[in-house]
Amino acid sequence: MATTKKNTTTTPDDVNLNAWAGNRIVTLDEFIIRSEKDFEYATGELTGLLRDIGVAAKIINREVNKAGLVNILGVADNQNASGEEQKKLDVYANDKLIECLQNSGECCAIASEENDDILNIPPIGSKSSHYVVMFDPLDGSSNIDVNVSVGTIFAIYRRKSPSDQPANLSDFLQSGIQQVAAGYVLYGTSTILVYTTGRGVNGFTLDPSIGEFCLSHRNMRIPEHGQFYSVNQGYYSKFDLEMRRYIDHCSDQNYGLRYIGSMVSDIHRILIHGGIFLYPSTRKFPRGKLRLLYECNPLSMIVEQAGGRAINTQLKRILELEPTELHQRSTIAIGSPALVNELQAFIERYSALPI
Ligand code: AHM
Ligand code: MG
Repeated sequence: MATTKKNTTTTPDDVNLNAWAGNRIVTLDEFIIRSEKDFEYATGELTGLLRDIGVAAKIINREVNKAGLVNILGVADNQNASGEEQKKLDVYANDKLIECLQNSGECCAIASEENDDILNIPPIGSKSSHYVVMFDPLDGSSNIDVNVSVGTIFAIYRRKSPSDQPANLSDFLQSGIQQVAAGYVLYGTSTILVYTTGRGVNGFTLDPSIGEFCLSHRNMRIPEHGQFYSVNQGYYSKFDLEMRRYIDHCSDQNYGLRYIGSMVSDIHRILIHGGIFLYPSTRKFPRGKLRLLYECNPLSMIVEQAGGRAINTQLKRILELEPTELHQRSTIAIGSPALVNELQAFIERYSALPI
């Protein structure tokens, strides 16, 4: 079995971070503001956006934590005790993110996995915003009923269209390499927010006693190898030959199988312990199931920034795919670089399709 070698690159930002943060508690807000000072031309918009997302995450976290209490608090049939319509948690999370982003006016438009179309945000006063935000408000929401971790995923891009006009689809159909920032929030045994602005990856764990995300995972680096693979093996017979061969190889190598069915949770484990996550084509989803803009791109940016790799099963780098539709799906293989390289060799060897 291959050993898990830690990927230990130290970035210049990391050196700076250690110098000013030392061993004291650093909150997400403080970290975001401090990081802005490193960008010569920063306007504060991106800082504001990240803070908005942090606030929405805390509110969503509160509701996710209460999910198990819904039935004993007398809420049934989609109505709460006051007779108001009770929202499903994924709808709630979607509304809360939109509300938080709308209120500050730091972004000009939003696209969500929960909405068919883009949503333009009216400017506040004379302020014109240069950013658009895309998100999956509650990824893996089918896990909520059974008390299993779920997550929020987000991506921020600079708009392409002129800032004195409403945003349009071209602002969203950008390849993943154009992302200015990307991140996720995992509502797990503890709640953690992980994000990157293209200068490394840092994680902030929510301390519920003070209601603050605190820097807990500095300069996250994915192990070069890993001993876990993550795939819905129930679909084994529906996978193409090269994928079946690779899964057999993982089993032969005694890699452990871990699959939560909540991509954020699976990717978080891989980011920390190493491994590979696969969602290839199936008969039901010939182009893959996961959404390029809301799931694959942001998580690929995080994993690449941490030293990992993310490709589709045609061996194209996820971040270089040119999207043509808002809700486009993609196949994905993502994780420790050595394991993604290993999968690539299987695809090159066994695929019936020209690569
Ligand atoms: P969702 O955004 O509707 O929750 O779907 C995405 C989720 C991912 O989190 C997870 O990796 C995948 O769907 C699981 O799909 P499957 O049940 O087919 O394995
Ligand atoms: Mg999702």
